[in-house]
Amino acid sequence: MTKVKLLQIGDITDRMRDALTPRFEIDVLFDQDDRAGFLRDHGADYPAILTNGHWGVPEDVAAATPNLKVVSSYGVGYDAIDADDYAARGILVAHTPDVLNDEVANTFVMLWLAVSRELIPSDRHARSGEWETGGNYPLTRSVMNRRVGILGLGRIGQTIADRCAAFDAEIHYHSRSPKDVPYTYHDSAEACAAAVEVLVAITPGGPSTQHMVNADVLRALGPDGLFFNVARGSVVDEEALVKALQDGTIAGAGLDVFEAEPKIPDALKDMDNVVLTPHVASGTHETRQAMGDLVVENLTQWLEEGSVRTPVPECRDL
Ligand code: A2R
Repeated sequence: MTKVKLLQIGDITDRMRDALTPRFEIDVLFDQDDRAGFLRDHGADYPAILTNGHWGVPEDVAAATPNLKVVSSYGVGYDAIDADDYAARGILVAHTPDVLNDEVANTFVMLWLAVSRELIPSDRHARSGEWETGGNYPLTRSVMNRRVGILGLGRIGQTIADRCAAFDAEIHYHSRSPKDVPYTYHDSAEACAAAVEVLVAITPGGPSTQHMVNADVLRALGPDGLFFNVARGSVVDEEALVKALQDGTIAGAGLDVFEAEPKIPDALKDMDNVVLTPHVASGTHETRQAMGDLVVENLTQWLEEGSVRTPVPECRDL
């Protein structure tokens, strides 16, 4: 059987490679010493691309692959892929929704508890011996009975709301349109921030949510407010966030994503009221395996049936 040529952008797991190699001939973009020459000479050979939410399909790759039929991306966010253009050209784009809802919601809970209960400084107090010499660690803030605002009440946002029930939270949210849910809707991020003590961003990235959380939103959240980002770095004006944390406009933050990741502003690294994680919200063995399996399933289904199991919304009618 002739194998189908697949262009791989970014890393994949051994399990994914093992599942794909019987049917696909995989070439790795980042293994090519002369990327421009490789794309010029071979770009037209690829009907299929496997990528991830971080790399998406870069412009030089998109321009060099005129015979593309399918893009299968590892991750739910696809702001680095021009899905509108691909949909208009009949090219299928698939992503990995739902299988990471629990893990991303759990990461928010982890960050929330860590910031509110001062896990990192408290751990430092315990392991440095300061407990013996300096006495007990100061009291911290409870996560119970808080007003929590969710920016983006989609699959993950709803899972976050479900988690918050365990902490007896009152849920507020902002999304493009109100949902049929027993929570309070706000028609702007600023109005949502003004109503809550804890604000979490879980919208997609891209132009429509660029800097949705800005200086005004942070001011509305207020001096006791905590902000969390498990969405995309682009959703937040990072400069405004640093300033708000420095001057006490808000009380603290938990951040898994950053505007220029993997670069993180030094100012954030110096703050005790901030907990930072390196974009690991979905990063468990179990969830990454489920995501990888879905990426493979989308490619295999495309090969066998010409369709994908989990197309992005723009490609659902193809
Ligand atoms: O379209 P709506 O009304 O359902 O709202 C969606 C909301 N959203 C926005 N809200 C306000 N302004 C916008 N410009 C805007 N664009 C989208 O974000 C919806 O409530 C939510 C997205 O939900 P899902 O499409 O179900 O995405 P999921 O699986 O929850 O993942 C969210 C994001 C990914 O795109 C990655 O960037 C990240 O989480 O991992």
